[in-house]
Amino acid sequence: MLAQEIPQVDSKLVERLGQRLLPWMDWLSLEHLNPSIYVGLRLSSLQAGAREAFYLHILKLSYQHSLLGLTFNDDNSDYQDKPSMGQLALYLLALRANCELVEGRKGDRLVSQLKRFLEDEKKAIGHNNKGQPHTSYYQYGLGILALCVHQKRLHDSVVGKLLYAVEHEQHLHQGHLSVDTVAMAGLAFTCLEHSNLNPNRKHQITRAIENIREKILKAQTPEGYFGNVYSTPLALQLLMKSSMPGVELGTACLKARAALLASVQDGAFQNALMISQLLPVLNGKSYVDLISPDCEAPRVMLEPVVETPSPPQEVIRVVLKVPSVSPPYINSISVPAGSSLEDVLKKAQKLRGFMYGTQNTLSGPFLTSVMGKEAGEREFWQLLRAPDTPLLQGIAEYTPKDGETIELRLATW
Ligand code: B12
Repeated sequence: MLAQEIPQVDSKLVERLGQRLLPWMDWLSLEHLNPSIYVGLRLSSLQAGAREAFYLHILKLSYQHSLLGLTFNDDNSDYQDKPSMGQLALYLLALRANCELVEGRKGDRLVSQLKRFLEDEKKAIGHNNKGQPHTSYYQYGLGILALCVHQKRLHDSVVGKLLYAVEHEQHLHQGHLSVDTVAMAGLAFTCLEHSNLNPNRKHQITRAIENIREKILKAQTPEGYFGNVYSTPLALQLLMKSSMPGVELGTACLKARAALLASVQDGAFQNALMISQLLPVLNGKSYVDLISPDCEAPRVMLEPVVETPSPPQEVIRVVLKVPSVSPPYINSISVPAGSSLEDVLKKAQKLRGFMYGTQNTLSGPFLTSVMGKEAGEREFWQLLRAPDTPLLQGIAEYTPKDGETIELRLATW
């Protein structure tokens, strides 16, 4: 491949992305701590100096105290939940991104907890593989990856469940594994392959990586994305590290990279979690590099930017529709242009007749209930642009256009 064929990443563009993470690093409430941001930054070409070190320090305090049952959170009413399997996995990735290996009594307990989480999920999937993990195969893959980069061995049967899911994708209940999910599984398998932690499964692992690579290539859109714009960073993290590049793969990756850079330029990456999955790619790195991270690599210091307030905007109208409740809700809501969908929901609630609830996640506010109706097991409130286009962003980032109709639909997954 000729060097001049590879689209150059504009360093200013990367810096602007990094700058969007800085406010998050100052947001130290337990509910908003996000180990993914730390991982993304450490695998990028950027650094946040003392801020970054302090952020890891707070991450450690918070995760260790809530996971190891210490009393740090007792008086903190907005954060009673323990981190989930995936969050614990991301925390272990964050430690590794700082070139630390989990060890000692505390470290062993964290590792045991993650192993226990995976064992429970293995049980939920069941002997016949007919069940579903309580969380998701995405988190299952993340858990395996995190233990792998710390060189912690898992039972073959735990790895076997993910291998089965990838091999028999079409037989699974919902039939559909997203590109994000298979890419995460691929990153976990690539780590296992490099580290040779499950030698009995060696051949199956190599075959699964090959299989995943094919699935992702097949999912490439005419624009060049693997799946959609937001699954492309993880897909590229995996494909870039391919041991057998080949011409087809090289061309597909170049196309994906070009599409991704164009969408970055268009401002598609506003979400901190998404930026944290993208920054490593723009630095030629992937989560698998956490097997032996380079903590001495020079990185450019980020400087915070002062946001200038935007001038008052014209007013637009957005139709908000909830057909899956009775009586169905529909109303036209006026908001300033550039408002997020969350602003529309807030306004609708203020006008009365509409109600909603959210839960904070690493991706931002997740819509959990609408008109008092909570999404149940394996259900979620799907966001769509009428008539039938699922949104690719959450309520905090999506900005509806004038005259658009947004539907909130109770869907299963
Ligand atoms: C699994 C998954 C889901 C599951 C979550 C259920 C579950 N129990 O796991 C379901 C199917 C419900 C789901 C729904 C949606 N998802 Co989703 N999801 C994922 C996926 C594959 C993994 C998330 C995860 O487990 N992370 C790891 C854990 C440790 O982090 P966590 O914060 O604790 O995880 C929670 C949140 O991620 C939350 N969640 C899942 N998706 C989304 C999306 C948004 C915007 C928010 C705020 C939260 C959220 O559910 C997780 C479990 O509780 C990611 C892929 C990725 N690259 O990150 C996409 C992803 C985050 N989802 C995405 C989208 C767009 C959505 C929807 C908005 C789609 C829609 N049109 O309705 C909805 C959310 C609507 C709402 N109610 O707010 C995009 C976000 C892109 C962006 N710009 O930020 C991603 C990146 C997929 C993609 N490539 O398009 N999702």
